[in-house]
Amino acid sequence: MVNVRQSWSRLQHHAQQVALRAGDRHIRLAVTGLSGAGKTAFVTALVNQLTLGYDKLPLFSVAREQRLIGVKRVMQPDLNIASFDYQGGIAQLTAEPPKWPSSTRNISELRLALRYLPTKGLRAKLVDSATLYLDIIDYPGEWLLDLPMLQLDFVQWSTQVNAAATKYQSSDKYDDFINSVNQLRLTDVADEQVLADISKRYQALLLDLVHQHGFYQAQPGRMLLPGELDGAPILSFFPLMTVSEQQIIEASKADKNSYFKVLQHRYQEYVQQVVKPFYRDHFCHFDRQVVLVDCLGGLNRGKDQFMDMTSALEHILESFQFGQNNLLKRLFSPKIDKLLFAASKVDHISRDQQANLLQLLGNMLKAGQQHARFDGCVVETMAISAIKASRHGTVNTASGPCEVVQGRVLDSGRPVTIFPGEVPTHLPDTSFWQGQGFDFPSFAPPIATNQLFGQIRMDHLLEFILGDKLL
Ligand SMILES: Nc1nc2c(ncn2[C@@H]2O[C@H](COP(=O)(O)OP(=O)(O)OP(=O)(O)O)[C@@H](O)[C@H]2O)c(=O)[nH]1
Ligand SMILES: [Mg+2]
Repeated sequence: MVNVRQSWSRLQHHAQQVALRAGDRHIRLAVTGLSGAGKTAFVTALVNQLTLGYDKLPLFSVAREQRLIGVKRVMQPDLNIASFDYQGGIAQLTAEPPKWPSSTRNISELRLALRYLPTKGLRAKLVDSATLYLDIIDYPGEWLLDLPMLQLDFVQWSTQVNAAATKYQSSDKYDDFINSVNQLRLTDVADEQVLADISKRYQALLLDLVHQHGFYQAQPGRMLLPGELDGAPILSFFPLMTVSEQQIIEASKADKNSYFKVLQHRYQEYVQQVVKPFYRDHFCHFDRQVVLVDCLGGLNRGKDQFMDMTSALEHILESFQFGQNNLLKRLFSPKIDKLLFAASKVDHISRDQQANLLQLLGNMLKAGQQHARFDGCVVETMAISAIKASRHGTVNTASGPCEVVQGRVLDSGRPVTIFPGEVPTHLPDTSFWQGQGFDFPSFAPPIATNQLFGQIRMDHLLEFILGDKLL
């Protein structure tokens, strides 16, 4: 009898262990987007809402059903990734006057533990509560723009950059860079100082295109955000724009110490030591991905810049197309099974324009999806605001009621009530841009009355990203 009881309890214990292991105990959620898309604000808000306000997230079923017992920040798993500075972000947002969290330059992460009541499977029968560990990783979307470099050699890459020369020519740094490239005799023995000097000119060109002219794409991506690679020889290379095919043929016969061969080698090393490791060490371990898109900011910058943003999105999409022939799938085995493109900062526009914004994002992505195969990956789009900095209302005008937005001007903090204008559902034609263009507002952060910030559709987003893991 004793033996039967012992074996029964052992069996029960074993079943419990299996149930605990079988359930989803851990998920890695990556958040990306081009510079300024709203990644830091988003992660700060997500942690804020999950830890302090999950009872105010009605579309997040685990919260609505009152099965979420508690959420807290715990120690992050990776010791070699910077910690996401949540406290710093909150301190800025709650300062007087409040400030938006500072711009970030690198990958960072944090871990949350979500304790909840399970409803399904063995887990629900055997345990009173379960914990889902959620790792949130914030990384620059610009890093995904380097993906094509994995399948291009140095000459092919140079040709590709040169094909977009018109964009580069819009910067007055272009001539400076091109003149120095043209003075280089590619077969001569390379001088480190000369390479460093021309690379700096190329970097100045990229920075000018992005920061002064509002473009988004620049390769190599780390040249914009070099971090610990600043000044390292691995970033001391540049594309041979405007160099003729004949010159390349001659240069390829040169000695391994020649400018051409050294540049070629550095390009290969960048691909091997910077691009590949990001995919191998980080990207391949992400389970779910949010890509934030600041469509309104793109429209404000102008037609060429908006088109550049659309093209950047197409390239970002390539990292998630896991069809059989996908380059990444052949090199590594990515496991992202849910991908969300979210138009950010939707609190900048009136309620009646939010559907247009979603349609615009859908149309921006369409071009990139035409030949796409997202095998095993569910793709969704939404329009959200991580931190709501405005209030929506209606004013009566001579032509009837009009939807408006009330917020505070970014620089002065002065309260304003505005009609931010219509959001186009498609890219408008050239004449529209020549005529008026767009001028969507930027708001100062809300004045926090308590530590919890308002949001738009973050509960919907959480349900898509985590709902199935919390059953
Ligand atoms: N009104 C409003 N503004 C937002 C929201 N999210 C971001 N912003 C604005 O967008 C700016 C950039 O947001 P960040 O979160 O720093 O964007 P990021 O993608 O982390 O930018 P980098 O770190 O520079 O790559 C902020 O300083 C705010 O002005 C939002 O939900 N609502
Ligand atoms: Mg940031």
